[in-house]
Amino acid sequence: MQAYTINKARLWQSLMDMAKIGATDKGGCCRLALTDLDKQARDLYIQWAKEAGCDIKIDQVGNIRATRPGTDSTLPPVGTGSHLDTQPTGGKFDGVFGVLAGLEVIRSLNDHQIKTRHPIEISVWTNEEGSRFAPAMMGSGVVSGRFTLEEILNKTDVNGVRLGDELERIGYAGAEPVTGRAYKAFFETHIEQGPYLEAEGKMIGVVTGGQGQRWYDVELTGQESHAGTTPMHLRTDALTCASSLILAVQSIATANKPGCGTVGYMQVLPNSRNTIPGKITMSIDLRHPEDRALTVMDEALKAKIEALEAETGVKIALTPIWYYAPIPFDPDCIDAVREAAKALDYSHMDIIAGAGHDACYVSDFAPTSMVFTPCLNGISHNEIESTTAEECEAGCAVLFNAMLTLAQIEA
Ligand code: HGY
Ligand code: MN
Ligand code: MN
Ligand code: MN
Repeated sequence: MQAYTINKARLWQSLMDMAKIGATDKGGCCRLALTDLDKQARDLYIQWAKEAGCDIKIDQVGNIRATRPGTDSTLPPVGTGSHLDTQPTGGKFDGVFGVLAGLEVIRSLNDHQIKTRHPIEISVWTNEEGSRFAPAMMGSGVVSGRFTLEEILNKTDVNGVRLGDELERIGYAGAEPVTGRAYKAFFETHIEQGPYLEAEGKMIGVVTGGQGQRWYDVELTGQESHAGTTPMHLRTDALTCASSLILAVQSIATANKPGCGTVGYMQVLPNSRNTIPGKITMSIDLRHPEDRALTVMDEALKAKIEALEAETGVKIALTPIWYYAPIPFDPDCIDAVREAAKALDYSHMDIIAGAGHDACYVSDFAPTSMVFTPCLNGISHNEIESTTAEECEAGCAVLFNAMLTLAQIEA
């Protein structure tokens, strides 16, 4: 297989230029979904994609589709892409590397003057992070039919701001239908966001699938009362109960290796130093590569909540808000990534995605896989998230060649 190169310096420069939008003083990026900064990043990406000769379409949930025509426009595109929105303390690479690696593929096709039979399409998916508007992977989830357009447009953030209104406000409430999308194949390039490639000394992760997730909202209701006059045995303290639940989430995950359990969001009311907390709202995020184990974790969580209610008198309302079972990717797409890594002589290993990715939902309707590259100390969702130009070049070159094997170069 002939291995085509990409332009490392140009890819790295585009990452650094995009990182200026929402740059934080610790070297990260904060571009929460559908904020003005997300808009700025989207606008810059569209400008670059148009300069590279792409046709741009925006769909009803704000997904951006940049398409380089093929010689046979009746054929479904070979696609790639990822997301531009970030966590509040996001890094420079999560999501945006996959979008700009796709742009570099287009730019490199132009450099090599390659014509492909299938169109090449780069997607930017709306609200992959699920931080401002929960759950995650909304743009790809609507297109794959996991969510309805209406339920997603009506989601609100903690301030009651409606997602659909934000789409209108930033000018990304597109006309393109969210249904009927098709790809010959789809690949997402992403930093691993975990420690395994670096620990094994591998440059490329050949992603064979994604682990499953269960997200919950939890509301704990105790009784506010005076911190100085209420004897300890007469308290119904929602926060001490929540702390037992948080430790239970941790022990449920460690009892079901390699499962993960996280409480990342919490509100304490009335949040006053000398009033016993009466109401807690918090999140729970459970993950596991096997669905059976994810069910065991779910059942253990519910049993613990029952026990805590009986023990403390605190009322605990658990609301499941999101679930998807572990997702296997497409064998031919997995092979295309592995063969491209071999042709480019990059060390590689198979790996399961620990994070959720838009590719997981695209695999509902198209043959899909992912290309992972290492990140320093496996740290992500953190402003210090870091990788190198060489690692980005490797991921993008593997993406380029994997896509070409599917897109059929016109002789
Ligand atoms: O939560 C995740 O796995 C992804 O970063 N949205
Ligand atoms: Mn991501
Ligand atoms: Mn992320
Ligand atoms: Mn993603």
